[in-house]
Parts: sequence; structure tokens; C-alpha cells
Amino acid sequence: MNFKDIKAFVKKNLIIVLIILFLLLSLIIFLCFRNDKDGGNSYNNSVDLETAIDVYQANYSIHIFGSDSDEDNTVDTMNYNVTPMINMSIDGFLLEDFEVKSIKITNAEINISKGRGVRSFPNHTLPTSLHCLGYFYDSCDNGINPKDAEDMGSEKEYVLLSEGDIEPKFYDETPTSYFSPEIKFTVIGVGSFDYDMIMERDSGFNSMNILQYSGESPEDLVGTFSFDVEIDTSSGKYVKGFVMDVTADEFVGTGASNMEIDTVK
Ligand SMILES: [Ca+2]
Repeated sequence: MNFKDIKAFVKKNLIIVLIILFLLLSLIIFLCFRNDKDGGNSYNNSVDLETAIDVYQANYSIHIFGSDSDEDNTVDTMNYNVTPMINMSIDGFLLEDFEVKSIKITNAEINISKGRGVRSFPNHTLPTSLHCLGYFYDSCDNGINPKDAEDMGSEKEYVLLSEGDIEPKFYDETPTSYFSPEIKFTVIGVGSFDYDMIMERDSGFNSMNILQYSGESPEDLVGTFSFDVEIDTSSGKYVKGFVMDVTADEFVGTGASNMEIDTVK
């Protein structure tokens, strides 16, 4: 078949040729989008590092809770926590040279239209022997009042344990063989209510009903919470993005758990 024949064929079967071209184009677009969904290449991790570092769990939970903002010992303010539960294994046994140099959380961001956003990280003084943590990184016994909680910024570098040590003694320590990012996002003062009025009306207060007491619409409380995990190794830098889109249907009762996190390579 020479060029002339091809030209004649195209002319004769123009519609079929156009359909084939259209299908090919659709296939290309579909493949591009599918790659994006699988993580795309926005951070360009090497294949080696993607093999060495695996995110095997990425979930988050929402918890709605009340706090006392005027210190009369009655709750009057609605807040919520967004807590990621992420587990990553780090194992460069296939690589010739693999040493973890640093592990950081970067670009922690809160995008909300109501309330005050606070990002919190554990300090190097919070022992893992303390099992009950409050809404921030503190003890349950004497927790920080949300009105006093300070935003700790968008970055946190973790303290690396020596190789082979897998037992962190502080919440901001991590082994070099796995990482579970410790970060809490809190939205403070996303609504308020009158405790005394509710007690009088319902002759009781139920923390499951805080959202209802506040009269806020879940649609107005939604937000996006995101951060990156950066692992610097002797074989290059690995960055993984995590995005938590809190939707209106996650504000039921006291919240939701085991929601899936979107990951971006
Ligand atoms: Ca109060």
C-alpha cells in the first residue's frame, strides 16, 4: 500500500478513520487520567523509592467535640478534629545504597470557611508511655482548652531512632523502617450553643447532639486538610502527598472514622 492508496482509502472511509482517531484520542485521555488517579507524577519519586517506601494504610477520622470558651465549666463551643492514621513501611533492601537521612511532615494546610484551624504536632517531651492523648498532643487528664490551642505551623521534622530500633519513646520519634505521621488538625469554634438552655429544654446534654445543638449546617463545616511526608534518603528524596476532603455526610453524631485518604505521589 503506497501513499496514494492510503489517501484514497482515507477519502473513501473518512468516517471510519475519524471514529478510529476519536477512539485512540479517548484511550490516550483515559490512560492519562488513570495515571493521575494512581498518583500521577507530581512529585516525581523514582521507581526505586516508590518500591522501597509503601503506604499500606491511609485513613482518617473526624471527631466533633464541645469545649468551654468562657470558663464557666459548661461546654458552649463546637469544634472538630481531623486525625490521619497513616502507616508507611520503609525498606530499601533492593537498593545498593539506602539510608534514611530525615523524615518530615511539610506543607500541612487547612482550608476551611468557618472556625479557626490549628495544626498540632507532638513535642519531644511527650512520652509514648502516655496512652491517652487529648484533642491536641497533650494528656487527657489536663488537656489544652481549644481556645488556647496554638497553631504549630506547616512543618515538623521527626527524630530518627538509630537503625534497628523500632520502639519510639516519644511521640515525635520514628524508626527508620516505618513511619506513622503524628499530626492533628483541629477546627475550633465552628459553632456555638447555649448549654443552660439545652439542659432546661431537654433536661440533659448529649455530646452526640452537639452539631444539632449548634444549628450549623454540615455543608458549611466542610474543609480540606492536607500535608506531605518527605523522606530524604541516600538514594534521593521521596515525597508523598495526603489529602483529606471532609464532606458534609461525615458530620453525623460525633463524626466518622476509617475514611479514606487520597494520596498523591
Ligand atoms: Ca461555658
